[in-house]
Amino acid sequence: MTLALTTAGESHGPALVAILTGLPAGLQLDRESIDADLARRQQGYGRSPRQQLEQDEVEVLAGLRHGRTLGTPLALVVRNRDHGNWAWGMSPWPPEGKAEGKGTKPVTLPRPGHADLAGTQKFGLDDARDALERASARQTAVAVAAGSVGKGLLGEIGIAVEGRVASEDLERRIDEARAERDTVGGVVEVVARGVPPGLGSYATKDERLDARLAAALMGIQAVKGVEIGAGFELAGRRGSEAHDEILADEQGALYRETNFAGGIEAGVSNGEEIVVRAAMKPLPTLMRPLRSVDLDTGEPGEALVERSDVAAVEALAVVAEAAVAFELARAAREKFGGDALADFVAAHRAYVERIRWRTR
Ligand code: EPS
Repeated sequence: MTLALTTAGESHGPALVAILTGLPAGLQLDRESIDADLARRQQGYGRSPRQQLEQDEVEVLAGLRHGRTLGTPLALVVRNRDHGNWAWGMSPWPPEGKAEGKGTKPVTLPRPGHADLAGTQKFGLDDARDALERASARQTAVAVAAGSVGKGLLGEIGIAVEGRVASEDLERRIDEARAERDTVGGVVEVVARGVPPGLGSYATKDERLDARLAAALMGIQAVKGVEIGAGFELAGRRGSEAHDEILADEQGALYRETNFAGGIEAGVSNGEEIVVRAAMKPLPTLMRPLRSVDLDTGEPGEALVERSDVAAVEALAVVAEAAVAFELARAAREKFGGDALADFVAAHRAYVERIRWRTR
């Protein structure tokens, strides 16, 4: 039983779409709590005026009846309200007569750090907008909706996932950057509580939970670094200060006093909290643009300037939470299976009883 996610959609296209397969039947989905996560993603200090235009809401087009999943593909849609302001054709372009709306002028001055240059080269495009529209972090809206469904499934077996900003002094850095027409990045942390030992596997590299979480986080726009538990700091410590000693309480339940491993040993969850961090680079759209080259003329120039965020670190905390939740839900589906939600929950219960594990 594999949980899988496919998304589609451009930043200013009609809508963002997600299809989730591998959910059990009988999971109650609450649109309001998905919308609450979508709203969390839109908030945060340093976001662009785009977020005042959009009020993201999820629509469920398939896989749900009377509020419960059917065990069939679940189709989610988040519409782009800003779409109406943009020149956008699904038929040959330009249409007869004058094309109206934003985005009619081709983007030929690629922004360092964005998909503009790589996208035009890779896909043979004349207009970098054909690349950047998909590469934009706008796509994370529907990924958050999918992550919210993942959190719902995890909640059924007592797992809670929470993201937060770990960088200090972010607001001051954002204010300073905005004044200098610059951008900033930062660090976010996601903690998953209630994860039983045994999710993921050391059997193959693709099954390792740490590798999977790192890939899920690296798959988010602007993420340049990931660490698990004490991460990079462990490289400088002695073994005696780097591993979490195994202890037993009076009832014989095993526990650790420390969690340098971030809840994962040998690619397998160990029953402690899972702690992961992601580092976000500063966003590449600068109001004081960096040097670039016009791909049409070969002449030096300044990179594209358009509406953007000064920072999206608070948004990343929500997006990273969703990515971790979805990956943990996938790992939980692999371990506990079940076509019906009740089977999934029962398999989890039987397993934690067998290993006599309990949340602390
Ligand atoms: C985003 C919407 C976009 C950007 C941002 C993410 O809106 P617009 O480009 O219309 O202002 O603000 O995109 C990027 C950071 C990016 O990498 O392109 C959103 O809804 O998250």
